[in-house]
Amino acid sequence: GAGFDPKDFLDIDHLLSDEERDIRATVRSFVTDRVVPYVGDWFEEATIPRGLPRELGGLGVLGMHLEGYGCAGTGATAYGLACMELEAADSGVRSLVSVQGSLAMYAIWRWGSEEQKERWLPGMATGETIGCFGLTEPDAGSDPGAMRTRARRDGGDWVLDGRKMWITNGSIADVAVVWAGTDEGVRGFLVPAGTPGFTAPEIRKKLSLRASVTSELVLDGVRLPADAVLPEVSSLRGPLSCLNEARYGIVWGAAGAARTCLEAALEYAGERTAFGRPIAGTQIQQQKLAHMALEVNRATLLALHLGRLKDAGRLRPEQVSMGKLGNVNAALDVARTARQILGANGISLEYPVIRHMNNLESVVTYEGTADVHALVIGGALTGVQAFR
Ligand code: TGC
Ligand code: FAD
Repeated sequence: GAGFDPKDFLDIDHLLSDEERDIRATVRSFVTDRVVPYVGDWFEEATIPRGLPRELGGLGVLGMHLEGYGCAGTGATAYGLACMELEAADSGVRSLVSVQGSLAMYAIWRWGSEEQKERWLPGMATGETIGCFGLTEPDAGSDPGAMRTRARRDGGDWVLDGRKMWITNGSIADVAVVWAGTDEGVRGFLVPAGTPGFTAPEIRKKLSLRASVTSELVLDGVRLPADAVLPEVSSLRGPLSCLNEARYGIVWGAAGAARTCLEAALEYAGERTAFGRPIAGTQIQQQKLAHMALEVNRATLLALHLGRLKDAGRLRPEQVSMGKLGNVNAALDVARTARQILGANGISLEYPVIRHMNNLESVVTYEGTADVHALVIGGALTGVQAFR
């Protein structure tokens, strides 16, 4: 009969379909071969291989939950499981996939014209074409409504001026989805790399998410044709709808990062001897490991619950906020505890733990800070909006 598996403590696997388990196994095997052995070096060198997007495209995870245009069209839970396995390897790799599929591709898929979808999505699904998503600015992060980037009509053209900051994939993108204020409200623009007046310098000196490209976008009189604007939305609802998708992936991803930290701590505690016995045999370390396992299992169950709601078309943004807040905070807690269990080795890139711990400092800030999500939940609970 089926024995008890401490690695799946709550027997969550039996809640998944065969197809979902297959997709998870495929992504897990990919990251085991192509990411895990190398990602410590990528992190140290602050680089990702140029070929990685195409490999991820070949794996089928780019725009995986979208229908048509070369996308796999899987369910939301399957997409979440893929995010979990990717982020179990590294948050930067999951970020690449989130930004490509849930932000850039989703923006075009949801708010673009038929011509825009046909022009961009198939190449983005294979990873031949890389996208980025420019919402945040140097002086407007949590409050994107305060953005200063402007687009004005000039005859049949649009002209964009402004600056975006902290943009994942910016310097490697072939197309930037740039959100700008217009006389008609906030609108999205597709800005191909190489357009005169558009540059994307890379941001250096990051101590988090180093296996991920982060950039500034500079828009200096960037002239675009009329068909560069996403026609179907002209309010903050446009970019915020994309964030719902990416945040949903992070709910799963954070549980994956936490799982890796738990596994590393368990293995280490079993092997490390102090005072003549394995530290795994001490009460204080067992209490920590039990707490970490509880958090990982609870985070995974929450992710799965939100996945089922999303598959049923019932997932609300406030629920995504609860998942993002809870799971990223839990993952940070697990990562910090694991780091201590590893002692001095906990600060080395020879182990995955400090890399995850540092990455999660970005994850807790981007896609809505923990404070922003607490305020979204607080607003829904009390009926009183506390942002402004
Ligand atoms: P508010 O006045 O409430 O709403 C403005 C318009 O937006 C609509 N809306 C939403 N639509 C869809 N989904 C949501 N979650 C939505 N929330 C609001 C709303 O209905 C309204 O529509 P309309 O048509 O009536 O105009 O907006 P607000 O300015 O008060 O802001 C609310 C707040 C603070 C929650 C929002 O601004 C917010 O989420 N701020 C955080 C910004 C953020 O998360 N930025 C992330 C940038 S991208 C990124 O970090 C990528 S990281 C890389 C990776 O993912 O790996
Ligand atoms: P601020 O909004 O200035 O917040 C500063 C502090 O104030 C935070 O602690 C915040 O919680 C708090 N705060 C803000 N408002 C309130 C309030 N009303 N009440 C109480 N406290 C408040 N953005 C993109 O558009 N595209 C990307 O691809 C992208 N990738 C990123 C990659 C990385 C590695 C990082 C670190 C960021 C990325 N971002 C991206 C930007 C990210 O979304 C923003 O950093 C985030 O939204 C927070 O904005 P901010 O940094 O301007 O902080």
